[in-house]
Amino acid sequence: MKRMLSGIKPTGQLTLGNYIGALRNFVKYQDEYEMYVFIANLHCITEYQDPEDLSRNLTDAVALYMACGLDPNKSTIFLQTDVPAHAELGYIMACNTYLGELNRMTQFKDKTANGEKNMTAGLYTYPCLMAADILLYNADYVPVGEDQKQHVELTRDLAQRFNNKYGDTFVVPEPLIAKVGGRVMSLSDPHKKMSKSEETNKGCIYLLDDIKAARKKIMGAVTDSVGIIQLDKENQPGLYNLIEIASSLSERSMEDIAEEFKDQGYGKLKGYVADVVCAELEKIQNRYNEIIVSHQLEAVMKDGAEKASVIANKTLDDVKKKIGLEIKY
Ligand code: ATP
Ligand code: LTN
Repeated sequence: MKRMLSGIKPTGQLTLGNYIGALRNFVKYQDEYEMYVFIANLHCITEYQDPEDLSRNLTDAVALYMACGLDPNKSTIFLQTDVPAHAELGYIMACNTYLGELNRMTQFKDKTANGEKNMTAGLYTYPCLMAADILLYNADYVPVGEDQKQHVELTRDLAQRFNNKYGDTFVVPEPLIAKVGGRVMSLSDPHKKMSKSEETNKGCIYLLDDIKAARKKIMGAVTDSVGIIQLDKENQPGLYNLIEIASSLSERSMEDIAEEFKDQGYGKLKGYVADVVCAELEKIQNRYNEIIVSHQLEAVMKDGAEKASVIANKTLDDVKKKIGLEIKY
């Protein structure tokens, strides 16, 4: 069975973008692959987080993973810091990454270009930690949203470099990006990705949003003044995004949805998208509430950490031997 691994940062609430671009796909894959999903808490602290919020978000994240359909009997779900090998291999990866490679990462370049102040060294080197996250488990595939493709490609380069230098050690992973929904855009600015670190809340739907509030955000989504419902990503990105959201949550193609609403106006289409999204949110929220009161999270995380540690520690030991970090008695 091929192995798959992915992580999500528990910063703030999980969004519809996380769900469509990543989480929902993990659920689909868990029957066919050996699936490892972790909560990337070390990746959160590259920027300051209020300790209480961060800690609360960890519980929410696990419960939401499960509410979205991740089954701890099929997938290994764990917390990154429960497996210290991540930080250790992260450092080793940083020692095998060139500054030029990190300077080319678009996420970092965008933040620099936006004049972001007080950027930390952790933020700069985070692709090295992400490479370690993946390589520790010898994952064949990494299901992620479009924005993470470059980081998985760097991981491939680092794996190949290490294998060439020290002998075959790592599996070279491949990114897996959904054809529809790989990049869900903000409802208030369809040129930006829907993001939980967005300043205004209007463009972002959270999985735990009040259903009425979520509907309001969709009905108020920024579209255009063309007035025709068609699939024109370039000139009608807001409309395209709404249709893509509905398509990815239903079994319908984007063409089919555009065709049905062709003569019905933007309001009707938005109403349909809101129905599809709200039905999905309701389902997730009902399950979430059940999971929270069931007190099963601690056992799930303990079991996940144990299973993950066995694989991660074995890889780390091998790496340390190959590099020459261990004394041979
Ligand atoms: P931020 O919004 O603060 O940049 P993030 O949501 O991108 O954070 P993560 O929570 O780690 O960061 O992302 C988890 C997964 O969700 C990743 O695979 C990422 O590619 C995917 N993802 C995030 N936002 C979107 C989006 N708008 N559309 C599709 N996939 C997304
Ligand atoms: N960097 C990702 C989250 C992440 C991840 C990973 C995804 C951390 N480690 C390993 C896949 C595999 C993000 O910021 N969205």
